Amino acid sequence: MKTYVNPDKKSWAELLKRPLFDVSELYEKVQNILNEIRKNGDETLRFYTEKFDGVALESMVVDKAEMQEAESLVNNDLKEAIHLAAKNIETFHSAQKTGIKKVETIPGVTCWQKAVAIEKVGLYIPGGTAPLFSTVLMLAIPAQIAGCKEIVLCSPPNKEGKIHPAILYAAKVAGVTQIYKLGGVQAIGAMAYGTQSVPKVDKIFGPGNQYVMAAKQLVSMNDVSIDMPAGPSEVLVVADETSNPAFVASDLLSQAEHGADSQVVLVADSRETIEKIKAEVEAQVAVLPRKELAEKALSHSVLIALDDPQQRIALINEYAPEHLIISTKNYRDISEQVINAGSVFLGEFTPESAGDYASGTNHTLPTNGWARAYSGVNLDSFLKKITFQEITRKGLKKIGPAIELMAEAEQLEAHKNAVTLRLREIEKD
Ligand code: HSO
Ligand code: ZN
Repeated sequence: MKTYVNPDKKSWAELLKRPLFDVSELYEKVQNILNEIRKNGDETLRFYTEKFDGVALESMVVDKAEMQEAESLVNNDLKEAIHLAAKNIETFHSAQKTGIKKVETIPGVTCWQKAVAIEKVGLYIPGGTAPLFSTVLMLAIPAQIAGCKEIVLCSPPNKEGKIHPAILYAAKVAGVTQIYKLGGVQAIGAMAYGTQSVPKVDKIFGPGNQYVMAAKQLVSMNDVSIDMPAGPSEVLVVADETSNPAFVASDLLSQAEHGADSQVVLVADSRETIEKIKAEVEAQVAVLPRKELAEKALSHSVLIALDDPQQRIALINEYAPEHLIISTKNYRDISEQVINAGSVFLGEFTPESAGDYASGTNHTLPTNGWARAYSGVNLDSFLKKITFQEITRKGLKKIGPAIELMAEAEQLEAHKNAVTLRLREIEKD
């Protein structure tokens, strides 16, 4: 952890640089696998599942018996926790529904917008050391609220050919309609093109390693839409002399333990505040089971002291963190000036973990500075908005001449005619 005291604004970009996450080198390799999947479907999926996941599957479909087995393997306390989280996620995302508002832009010209669910969505849930079954809830619950007809989930099988039971249980709770034992590029290719077993979807969501990211980017060029560009997870915590150093340290570490490439930034009012928090981080990290990963992430983290409160806000907005925790006394004032962040956590009793699991907000958020332009996953991510309009004779009489003039100026005669012919008809009345 490197500490900087009042660094010059010009140096911020360099200090806040994210680890380079360039997947372009993988493109060729990933594209070749995608091409094979497009051509040979299930056969290719089987081949790569055996090669990369080390298991020869009879069927990649998760059946009822497996769902029941998974349900019996998840203990009741965890089930209850999943239900509590699911309920809050559902409450928060249901409140994002908007009604249809018909607008008469000028008498006789009525326009409106209707939100319609994307019919088929694909969710990718990585496997690995820490199976993030919470992500199943974060993606499938809004999909279900939106009204998506097919909610397809892919997750890699382990060596026994199984998906983690908590992932399957969360999928059941959240209304996933089909589950396939597929990981990495295979999963993305299968959902993008469709195979004998796996349906083609319209939009793919979910985190993944560099191969998954590259595959998502490649398939999104022609075949399917994707949620957002993704990179390693990150947090920026703002602290001052009133912050609880142990709380702040635990927040920094909860991000650091995600992976060696996680980004952790602390912005404080003084070197003293930083020193107190640093001591806590060192004490807490020593006893974490994922100590090694967290330490690696910390090794490229930065602790920045800035005397000037306005500079602290400017730095937050320049970094555009995926998660922003404001753990200071005046957190409300600061929060009002935030213009770039994925999700903001206010006050000392609002840890990021709450949003990661159970408060109700979504944890699929823009990383790598994308918060400047992207929102996190929300109900809208599963909808498209269709516009409608209905124009009366009176309405066309009002706007027709303007349309004719504009069409003529763009030298689009047929456009003009479409109005002129109708106006002539109206004149006969
Ligand atoms: N912080 C992660 C999400 C997560 N945390 C899942 C725990 N489980 C990315 O926003
Ligand atoms: Zn997390």
